[in-house]
Amino acid sequence: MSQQAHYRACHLCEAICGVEIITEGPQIISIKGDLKDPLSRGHICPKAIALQDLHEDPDRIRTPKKRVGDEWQDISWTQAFEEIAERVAHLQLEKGNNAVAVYAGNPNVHNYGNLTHGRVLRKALATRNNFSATSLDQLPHHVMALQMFGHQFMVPVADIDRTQFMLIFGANPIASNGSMMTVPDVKKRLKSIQQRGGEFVVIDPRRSETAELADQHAFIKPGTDAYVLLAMIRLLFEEGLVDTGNLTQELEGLHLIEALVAPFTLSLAEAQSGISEAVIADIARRFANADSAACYGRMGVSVQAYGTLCQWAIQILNILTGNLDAEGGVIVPNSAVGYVQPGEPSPGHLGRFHSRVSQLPEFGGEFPSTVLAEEILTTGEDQVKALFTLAGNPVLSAPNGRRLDEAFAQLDLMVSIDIYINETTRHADYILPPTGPLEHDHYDYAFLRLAVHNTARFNEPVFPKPEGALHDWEILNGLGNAISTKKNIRNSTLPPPDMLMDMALQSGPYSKKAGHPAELSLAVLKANPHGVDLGPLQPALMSRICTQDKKIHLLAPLVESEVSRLFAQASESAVQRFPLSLIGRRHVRSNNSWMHNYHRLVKGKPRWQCLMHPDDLAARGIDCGQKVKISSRVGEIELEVQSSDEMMPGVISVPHGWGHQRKGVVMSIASKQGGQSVNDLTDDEYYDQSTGNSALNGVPVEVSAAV
Ligand SMILES: Nc1nc2c(c(=O)[nH]1)N[C@H]1C(S)=C(S)[C@@H](COP(=O)(O)OP(=O)(O)OC[C@H]3O[C@@H](n4cnc5c(=O)[nH]c(N)nc54)[C@H](O)[C@@H]3O)O[C@H]1N2
Ligand SMILES: Nc1nc2c(c(=O)[nH]1)N[C@H]1C(S)=C(S)[C@@H](COP(=O)(O)OP(=O)(O)OC[C@H]3O[C@@H](n4cnc5c(=O)[nH]c(N)nc54)[C@H](O)[C@@H]3O)O[C@H]1N2
Ligand code: SF4
Ligand SMILES: [Mo]
Repeated sequence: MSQQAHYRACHLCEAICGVEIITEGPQIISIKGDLKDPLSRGHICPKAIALQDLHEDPDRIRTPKKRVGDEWQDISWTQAFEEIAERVAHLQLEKGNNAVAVYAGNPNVHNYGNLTHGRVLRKALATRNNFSATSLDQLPHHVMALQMFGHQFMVPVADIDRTQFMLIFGANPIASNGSMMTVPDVKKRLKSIQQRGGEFVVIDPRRSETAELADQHAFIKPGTDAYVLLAMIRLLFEEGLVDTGNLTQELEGLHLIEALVAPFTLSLAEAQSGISEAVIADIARRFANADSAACYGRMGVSVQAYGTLCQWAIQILNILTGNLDAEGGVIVPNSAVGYVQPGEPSPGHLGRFHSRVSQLPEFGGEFPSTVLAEEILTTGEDQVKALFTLAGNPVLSAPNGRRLDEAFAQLDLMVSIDIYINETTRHADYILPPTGPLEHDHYDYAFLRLAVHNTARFNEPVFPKPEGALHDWEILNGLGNAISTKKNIRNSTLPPPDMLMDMALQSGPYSKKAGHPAELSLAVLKANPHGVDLGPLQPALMSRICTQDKKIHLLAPLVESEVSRLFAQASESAVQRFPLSLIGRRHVRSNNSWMHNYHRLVKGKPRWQCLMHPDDLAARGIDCGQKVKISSRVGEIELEVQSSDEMMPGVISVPHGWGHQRKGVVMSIASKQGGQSVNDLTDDEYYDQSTGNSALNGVPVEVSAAV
């Protein structure tokens, strides 16, 4: 049999690295970086190699399953769609449409057919109870983009390849490979800043892999970034460092910002954050005086109690120093598909309606995932009785996982579109498994929109679709159609996602129609399997801005109340029962909750331990390597602790996504791993008050020796 080379993007994380996969018949011979990919330039991380394990994993389910008692039975697609549709139609007729909920997990954004076809199922279900990983993650970025620029996807990205100063709050791209910033080969890109005479600074409660490389690292007490950011903004006004450059005429509300931040002095910031006044002031001055500068913040500042305020303040810092929409600053990418401009669908909306029990606001038609359990467990009209999970594992990913376990166990119906029987799907009545990633085509619709350099690339499948298998989008079409038919409502299925992308490419900014020389279409992308280089980020915000008055709205509506809440909190005394602060951690060989069943990734030393500063261990009489009990308001877990001066005193770190020993999980390698789910500690009542985004970082906890 002859060998064949295939070129595609690794879809496992946001870096979307180009890979070269050599196959011989049904066998994978090798997986390497694609040197000709214009964005990733040959870079890959160890997870790409595990694409082979994922493809070959005997635990990956390949046929639809129905739970009968404690047994899983194989059933046909037709039977699955028919039975599910019957039960949904019956339930919704009796209890109303909102009795059914949907949770869409992270891999949906890594699989374009889920993005294009999710709406077929949603339309059939017609429920208000939509949830997703967005509210465990990047919701603050979308809310701020909507309020400041008029569209939830108008998210500026750091121009890392040209900046002279990068200020990073709460992100660890060396481990995560970047987020809300598609940045493959990030280590080289960060080092290049230094090589061209620039610098980068990291603010993080842990001396992370990224902080280790930085020119400067400052430890910060979790959840206090907003004090530091507001003090930096205040200093810009006080020292006459505000220079809004070309955007001056386009800013609405600039005069109000100075008064708003007036109470946030450097001394308040020092007292709250633990970073000295001098260090905060010095970083702010260097940022303002740099030839170009980009401030970027991720999980550490998004998924905490002031996530939305932090994302606002980060943009304000960029704007006040003339770095929004400027080379080397932050720029909204020009993607070939989903190019944000007036008229681009789904601009977003916040708080049009509220969740039933806790009255948290919807965003873009979704409620915060933190209220999913209570919507199932609280009786009354519109109580959730059935759940669809689409590529999501909320039991391990959302706060208070034990409560979700309890909630899922009492559902009348649960359907999971998923490839594993894991902590979440073990509760399902039906599991519908799609093809694996190498068996379907792909266009990186979500992440090419956030890339630090404009490119476009289409991937053909590496292997043909196995007989009898369905792609995610075909399952969504099939289920949506079956449910609509039973409910007697109109719901048209959609054509294949590649056709939809072709239409989008041919009406996008690089199309023949737009007069662009690249003349992009699906055929052009197929003829260029390494991807097409569309050039560096291009400042053009004002020609694309989506606000009605075409201005940038500096004083986003929810900011004033958040600023007051932050100021009031400064005088509250700390909770003594849980004096430590818990944060998360990512490792390059792990990915969220589902990549622990691959020997190539889990081999070597364990990566799930709790890290804690030696002084905090000594104060509690605990030794390194000992098993400890970590407790929070909602629960406790037992875990091995490692002494680490990477940690700021008073802060402990535990990665999420571990703890695969729950009964019924069918992942032979993962369930033999140690570790516990940190989300058995995170608190579903601890969230960003303005949006309901979970606060998974900065959770109050205490640690004691396990007995
Ligand atoms: N404490 C704490 N918790 C966190 C975080 C944190 O930093 N700390 N991070 C949060 C973040 S940022 C996120 S995005 C969430 C992620 O949490 P989730 O949204 O739960 O996503 P994953 O953990 O990636 O789970 C993916 C699920 O999809 C399945 N799957 C994988 N590929 C496919 C596919 O192609 N099709 C289908 N149908 N299924 C597939 C897997 O088997 C698995 O069940 O976790 C959040 N939880
Ligand atoms: N290898 C790997 N890569 C991944 C993932 C993975 O699980 N593994 N997950 C993917 C997903 S879904 C996402 S969303 C991205 C996330 O990408 P990142 O946000 O880059 O990843 P994290 O490692 O969560 O980085 C958060 C950093 O914030 C710090 N931090 C915690 N609390 C605070 C705080 O209050 N203030 C400040 N300033 N810092 C704080 C943490 O110590 C950590 O270094 O990664 C993606 N890539
Ligand atoms: S960084 Fe690793 S996991 Fe992420 S896309 Fe690249 S190869 Fe895949
Ligand atoms: Mo995420």
